[in-house]
Parts: sequence; C-alpha cells; structure tokens
Amino acid sequence: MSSNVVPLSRITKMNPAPAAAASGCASKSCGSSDGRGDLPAHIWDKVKDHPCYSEEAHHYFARMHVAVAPACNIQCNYCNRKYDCANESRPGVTSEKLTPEQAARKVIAVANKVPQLSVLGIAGPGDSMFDWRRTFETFRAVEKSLPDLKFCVSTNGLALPDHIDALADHNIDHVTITINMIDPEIGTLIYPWIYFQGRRHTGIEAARILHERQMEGLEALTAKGILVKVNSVMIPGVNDQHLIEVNAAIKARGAFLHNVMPLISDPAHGTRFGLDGQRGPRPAELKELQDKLAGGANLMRHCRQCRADAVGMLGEDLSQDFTLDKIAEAPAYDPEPRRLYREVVTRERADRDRALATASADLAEAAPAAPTKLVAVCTKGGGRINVHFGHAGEFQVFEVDATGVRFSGHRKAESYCQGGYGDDDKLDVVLAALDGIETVFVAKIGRCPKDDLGKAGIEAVDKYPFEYIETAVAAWYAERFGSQSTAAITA
Ligand code: CLF
Ligand code: SF4
Repeated sequence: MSSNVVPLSRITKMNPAPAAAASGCASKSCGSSDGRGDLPAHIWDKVKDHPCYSEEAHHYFARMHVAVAPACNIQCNYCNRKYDCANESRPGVTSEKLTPEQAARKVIAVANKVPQLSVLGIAGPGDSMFDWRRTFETFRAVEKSLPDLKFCVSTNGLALPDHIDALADHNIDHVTITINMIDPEIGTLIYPWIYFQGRRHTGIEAARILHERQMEGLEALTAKGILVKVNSVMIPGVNDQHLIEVNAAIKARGAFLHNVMPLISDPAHGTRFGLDGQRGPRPAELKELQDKLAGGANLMRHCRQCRADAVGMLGEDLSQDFTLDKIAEAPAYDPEPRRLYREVVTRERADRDRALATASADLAEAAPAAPTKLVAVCTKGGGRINVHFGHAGEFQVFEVDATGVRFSGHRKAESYCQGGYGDDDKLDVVLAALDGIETVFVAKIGRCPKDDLGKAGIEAVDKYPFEYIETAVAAWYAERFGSQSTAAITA
C-alpha cells in the first residue's frame, strides 16, 4: 500500500494549528473553490464529500474509478483507443478492464483499505453512457454492499439524453460531460466521426449532432437537480479562446462546475493531435484562460486528469495496489474504518474552520498595496503542510494577497529524494515545476536542497510543519508584507 493514503492514525496525530499561527485567510473552501457559506445547504450536502466537486473536500476524500466501460461512440483527436479515455484520464496508461462483478469486489477491497473513499466514478476507458449496461450493472452490484458511496459518471454526452431517468433512479448526483465546443465548425477540428443511431457520421454533421446531444443532456440533468461538471480540453489554436463562449453557454444551462483541462498530446501516445504536432497549453496559458473565465461558471482548478482506474486521493495513484490478482475472491466489507474516518474529518473541519475564522485578522495587517504572491505547498491531504520537500510528487499552488489565500492549482513534480539521497536531475524537474514561484512551504527540508532552492531564488519555509495551509500562508504573508515590513514598503 502506498504511503500516500493518509491513515487514520496519521490524521488523528496531526497537530492542531497553534493559536499563534491561526492567522489570516479568506480562502473559500468548496464547490469549485467556493466556500460552503456560498452554497445552499442541499448543494453543500451533495458536494461536501466529493473530491472533484469541492476543492475543500479534496483535502479529505478519495475517489476510485472502475474501468468497466471500454466501448465508445465517438473519436476524439486527443484519444488513442489503445489507451484510457483522455476525458477523465491520462493517456498512455492501459487499464485493467473489469466486469461489473470484478468491479464490485474491487470497490470492497479499496473501501476496506482506503477510509477516505467517498466516490465511485465510471470514467471509461470508453464512454460510460454508451456502455450503459456495464455502468448501471456495476452500480447495482456496488450499492448492495456500500449504499453510502456516491456514484459519479463521466461521458462525452452523445448517448447521455437516453439515460437521464436511469441516472436519477440510481441517485447519481454527479455527472461530467466533456464539452469542447459549442460551434460545430470548431468541433470538426476535434472529432473526425461519431457513431449515432446505427451509423457513422463525419464532418460538420457529426459535430452538430454531438453538440445538440450534449446541450440536451446538460439541460435535462440540471432540470432534475443533478450536478453537472463540464470538462473542456484546452487545445491551443483550436478551441482555447472559444472556451470562453463554452463557459457562458454551460453556465446559462445550469452547469455546476467548469473544469478546463490542458491537452495532453505526447506523440508517443499515438493520438491524432500528438502525431500532428498539436501542442498542449503551457501552465501560464491555462491560468490566463482560467482567470479570464472568472465570473462565469464556477471553475474547478484541482483536477489531476486521472486514469480510468484511478484509486486514492486526487494526485496519488494506488491503482497498482488493487489489481485483481491482489483482491480476495469474496472480500467482506468492514464499514468501521470509513465511519471512524468521517468522525475525524468532522472534527478536523471544525478545527480548521476555527483556525480560518481568525485568519483575516492577520491578512488585514498586510499593506493593502502589498503584491499578490504565488506560493507552493507540500501536502498530501488534510489541508495541512505535511510533506517533506524531498518526498513531494506535486505542489499545490496558492495565491495570496491582502484579501485572502486562494487555491490556484497544482504542479506535478518528481520526488527530489530518492532512497535517502537528493537527486540533482530531479531538482531540475522540481525547479521547472516551481517556475514563477518564489516560496515553497514544506513540513521539513534538508540543508542541501534548501541551499539549492535558495540559489534558484526560491525560499523554503519550514516553520509551519503540519499547520493548516491557509493559516500558515497568511501568517507568513502578514509577517513579510505587514504594513511595517520592509518588503511591503519596497514592493
Ligand atoms: Fe471520477 Fe470524474 Fe467523478 Fe471525479 S475524476 S468521474 S468527477 S470521481 Fe476528478 Fe479525476 Fe479530474 Fe475527473 S480529478 S479527471 S475531475
Ligand atoms: Fe477516447 Fe473518451 Fe473521446 Fe471516446 S470520448 S474517443 S474514449 S477520449
């Protein structure tokens, strides 16, 4: 079992934030990155345990996907069918395909070992709604043993309008539709063909049918009160600026979240875009587009583009710990670990709320004209700074100024520490991941990497180990950019 899952014992040992550090923060905690205070109670109830629909929940809860739906009814230029569905997964990693019965066994095995598990998603490796028989058979099998698990599906939308009632009947509150265009002309650049009503369609006709079915499905779901997340793949020069119109169109139809994902187009994956040299967006381009979308449909910024058989907290991958050969033939479900974990999370959330409540006081001390800063954080959940710099496989990025601390995204890296020693090659990868960031918060860091970061102009802050991210960042910011500080005066 990977050490990335936060075990109960670890959660309960987390230090409460010391009063001295219970500093300012206006970080919003839910939905996209909106706070629960911004959401009606019945919506908060639907998203509070869903790691994708709530940025706050992704610090506490895990999802798993079961790869039961291999068939697909369209072709996307960013997909190679030999690999996973790129809508919800990283291309280039082949999944273990499961029958619904095997999937139900796997869910029990994961639930027994990963108490953070709260959501079962079906995201391919083809299309969950085209392969609807296997999808619903899996949900029927799982709900017998784990009736409290939330179900979630992801689809390209073409077959979606035919299954709205079935989704509602299974109490599925969360549906993702991948919508890359509302203009069929642009659609022709992304979809060479679709298979619909017994025949293949190409060109503008294919894109028009897909667009109409996506909008029909979105409207039907929101009319039933089902939360819809729209994923859009950002393809520079193809649909990047068009996604502003997509955002407005889906907001008008009641979408709950918009998740703009960067195109992954490694030629080694053999996709049309990859082979044609179509590039993906740079992190700065993605952020620029996301910033332009502020004020439209709520944005999800914490997506990890996970695989169709992903298991664990977002950003980690335990799928290899739960392959079929490692699962008992008839595992018995033990609900106790998940029940205990939820009690811990309830306490943690209350504790964090208390810490955040005092946060704005510190930020209020910052000079109003103090600059906005991007900082990186080493964390593996719980909303705390709880990873050694050398073990960080990714950094979460936060934006801070006098008005608050806001989640901004994440940057993939590679653990600098290999077998107890720092790896200079890995340091280059880490420095590239920290591009544009001058401060990284760590639970701990060795002297050598601290010096190396310093030479690259990056300060490693290790004085807030295991404290809440937002309170620590706010305390640091207030100290650095308080109205009396030199930095604030010279900034
Ligand atoms: Fe899976 Fe998708 Fe449901 Fe989440 S993933 S089906 S909504 S449970 Fe989440 Fe993964 Fe991003 Fe998807 S981080 S790729 S948004
Ligand atoms: Fe591939 Fe998914 Fe597109 Fe189907 S919907 S072609 S599986 S990326």
